[in-house]
Amino acid sequence: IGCFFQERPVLKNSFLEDALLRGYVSRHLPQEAVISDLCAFGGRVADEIDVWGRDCEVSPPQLVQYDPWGRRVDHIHTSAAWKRMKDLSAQEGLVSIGYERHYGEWSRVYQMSKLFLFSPSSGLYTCPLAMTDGAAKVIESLGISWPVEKAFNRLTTRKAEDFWTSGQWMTERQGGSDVANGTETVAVPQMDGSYKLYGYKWFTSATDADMTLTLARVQDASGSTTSGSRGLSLFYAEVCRDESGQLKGIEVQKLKDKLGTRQMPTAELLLDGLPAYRISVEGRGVASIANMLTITRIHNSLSAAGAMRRVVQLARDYATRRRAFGKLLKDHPLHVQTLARMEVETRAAFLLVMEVCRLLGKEETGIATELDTHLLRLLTPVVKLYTGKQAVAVVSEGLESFGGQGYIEDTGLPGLLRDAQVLSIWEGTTNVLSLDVLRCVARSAGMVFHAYFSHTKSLLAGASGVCTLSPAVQAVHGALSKLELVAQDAITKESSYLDLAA
Ligand code: MFK
Ligand code: FAD
Repeated sequence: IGCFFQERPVLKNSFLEDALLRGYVSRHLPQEAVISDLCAFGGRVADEIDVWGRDCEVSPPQLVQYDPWGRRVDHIHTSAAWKRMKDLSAQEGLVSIGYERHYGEWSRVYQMSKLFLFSPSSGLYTCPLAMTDGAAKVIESLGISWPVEKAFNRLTTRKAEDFWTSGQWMTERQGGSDVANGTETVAVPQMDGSYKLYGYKWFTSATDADMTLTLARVQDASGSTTSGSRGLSLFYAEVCRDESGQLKGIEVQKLKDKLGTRQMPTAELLLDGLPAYRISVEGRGVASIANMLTITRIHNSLSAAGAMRRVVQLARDYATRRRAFGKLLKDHPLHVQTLARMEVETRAAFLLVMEVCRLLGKEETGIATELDTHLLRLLTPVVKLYTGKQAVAVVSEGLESFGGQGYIEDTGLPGLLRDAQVLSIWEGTTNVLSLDVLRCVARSAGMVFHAYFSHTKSLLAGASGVCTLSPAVQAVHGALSKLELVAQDAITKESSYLDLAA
């Protein structure tokens, strides 16, 4: 068997190891409490949580549909590690920090920095957390009152025993992108003002959630519904059981067999009289759930940057332990160049995501300028679509830097690649998000472009104030100025953009 055994890459405290994250937080949020919390959490992720994340992967959820006597039970059994992730998420404030707002406009940056450390070790628990955060945001924006006040408090609590997670049930068989035309679920009004939902939800992730937000078409007295986007309303439903232990109004048809994200259940659900409350104005379902999409898309981008950061961290560590051709990998210039390229991608992704989080924080604390609001709207789909693709490329390159070991399942590395692949699919595919960019350009009559170019121009002008612009930067600046003319043209000739969008 020989006597050589390769040392494994070691996961260290991801906060202490990440100079960019530390620098970013120290510059914007220099409070001692924040820095020491992130430092302690980075240590906890490496020493304790990472093993749980691995347990979630090796003990995936299982569905038991019937009890031994043939009664329908629809139990989704999850691992002990998955359950621990839920308690930890509440206690560490992974959602609540964003709503406590102890750090004003920087609260989102604090919350997302913590999630950035957590994400690659979370066993995909970041998925329910993203939807939970998104649901809280929708409720907050629609008004925290009955029947969702209790839910809001539970979604944003730090008490593990009270903490709820939320689902986001949008996709049906006919349409995941085209929800407006693909949704068949109907909402039948009840005498007490509530509704019962009937339909089939084709993808529902983290289906062990306590509640959900979902879309359906309200039936009128004659049993008809309105088609298209204007027929969709937004509903709140609790996932609970009746006295006999059966799920109220839901049958779990199956758990999906997925390429990745195996740590968490993704189910097909038959809604068969699910009790629900309408929380949007009738026909404003898509517009009302858009706040959830904004939040989950930002979480998605953060997970993408987090996956890149993790693989680079491990690859760098491995380069100090693995020898080839008589020297450590870190002493091979070509290998270092590969690592450096991955590092640059990771840093760029991190900074772009954090910029969006910064804008979100400003918007939520009421200090965003009009320009900030336009930028947030524009950059959210851009950062999601870009980092989703980037994560697959960087994580794939990262696996290669471990040679054959990057392909071996129980190193934990292949899971990173499998889980990265979903980031460009769910929460809006790349093409659909590209169209969303076009939508926001058109709806704002080009103002988002204007915001973007004035922001970029002021950054470049700032740069030119302190140093001589390189020819490359000057070329970009020149190109942007020309594009700005196009953007301004779009603002003055609004109709041309609307035509383009149509
Ligand atoms: C680890 C990280 C975790 C992530 C968690 C993942 C777990 C969950 C996984 C999921 O995948 S959940 C399902 C996600 N589904 C999607 O993302 C759907 C993708 N499809 C789209 O985004 C379509 O563009 C959309 C469904 C929104 C199109 O709908 P419509 O009704 O055809 O769009 P329309 O008519 O243009 O817009 C209706 C209204 O919504 C308009 O408002 P107004 O009526 O007031 O003008 C739009 O402006 C508004 N709207 C649409 N998209 C918006 C938006 N507003 C703000 N932001 C947006 N992105
Ligand atoms: P389609 O809409 O059929 O798209 C197929 C292809 O066509 C894509 O490449 C798309 O980019 C392209 N396309 C579509 N429209 C256009 C267009 N107008 N122009 C150009 N190209 C276009 N959904 C939920 O609601 N809740 C969940 O919890 C959830 N969890 C998920 C978990 C996993 C692991 C996965 C993989 C998916 C999950 N989804 C969930 C579903 C996901 O949001 C959808 O799969 C996604 O939005 C795409 O929808 P679709 O599958 O219907 O694909």
